[in-house]
Amino acid sequence: MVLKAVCVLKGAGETSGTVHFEQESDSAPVRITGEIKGLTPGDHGFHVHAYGDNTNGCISAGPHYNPHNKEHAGPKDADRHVGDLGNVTAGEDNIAKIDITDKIITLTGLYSIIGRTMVIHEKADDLGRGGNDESKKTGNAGGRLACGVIGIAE
Ligand SMILES: [Cu+2]
Ligand SMILES: [Zn+2]
Repeated sequence: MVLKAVCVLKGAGETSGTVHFEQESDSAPVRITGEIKGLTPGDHGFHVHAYGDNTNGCISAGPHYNPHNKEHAGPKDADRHVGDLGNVTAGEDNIAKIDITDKIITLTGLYSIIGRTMVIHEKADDLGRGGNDESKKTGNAGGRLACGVIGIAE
């Protein structure tokens, strides 16, 4: 059975977007596609955060989703937060086109990301290589421009 999820990102400013998730089976990688607009050109940190709570805006989503108590890292690192999807890159048109395949996140089971929050950040994620404490927690990606809860899609 193919699992599908969707997330509509909104924020206080101009940034908004839609992200689709698709997983062919329980153990298959997840393909993440979509578009986020209203971004400055360049890299922006893109993560799954722990809670599907946007009561006080994107800040209520809490830290990066990290059920295995790891340090922050990049999407290709063996040890990383489950939510660490790295960066998306906006062009001169202020739009980031997303097409990521990830083997760590899942739409099913105990560590499913459904019901949690996707966040797009102000700055680039240094993937844990920034040389300071914050780099190992957040990647120094700065403020939260927009976010949305990941929900089950048709
Ligand atoms: Cu984040
Ligand atoms: Zn992280």
